[in-house]
Amino acid sequence: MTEDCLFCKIVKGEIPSEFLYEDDMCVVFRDINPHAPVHLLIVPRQHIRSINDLTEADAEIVAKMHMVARDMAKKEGVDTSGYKLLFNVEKGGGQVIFHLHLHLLGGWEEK
Ligand code: DGP
Repeated sequence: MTEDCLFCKIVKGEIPSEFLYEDDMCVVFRDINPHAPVHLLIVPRQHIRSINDLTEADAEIVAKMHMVARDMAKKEGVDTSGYKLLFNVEKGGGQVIFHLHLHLLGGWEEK
């Protein structure tokens, strides 16, 4: 836990947010600045700065985040139309919140 980490505060309920899903490893909430009709963030409870900081001990968390993303895509009705899963990594990769999170983007009109 990093005291000034926004996502740590959200995960701990110190900043009220609507969780679409939560378990002992991660929570899911909508991105405040959506880049797609459906834009969710899958966020581990544990503070990990970025993909660069993962260790072997985090493998279960990362696997779980992807399974939750798959389930949330189905729940949001974008599983068959398709969606993107994305990690921004560090400043050059577009990361602005330095607490690991997986973006789920989808819901565009099918062409
Ligand atoms: P990234 O660039 O990968 O670090 O994405 C951070 C995302 O977090 C960005 O798309 C906006 C979102 N975000 C930032 N602050 C908040 C917040 O307070 N609440 C919610 N729901 N999302 C936030």
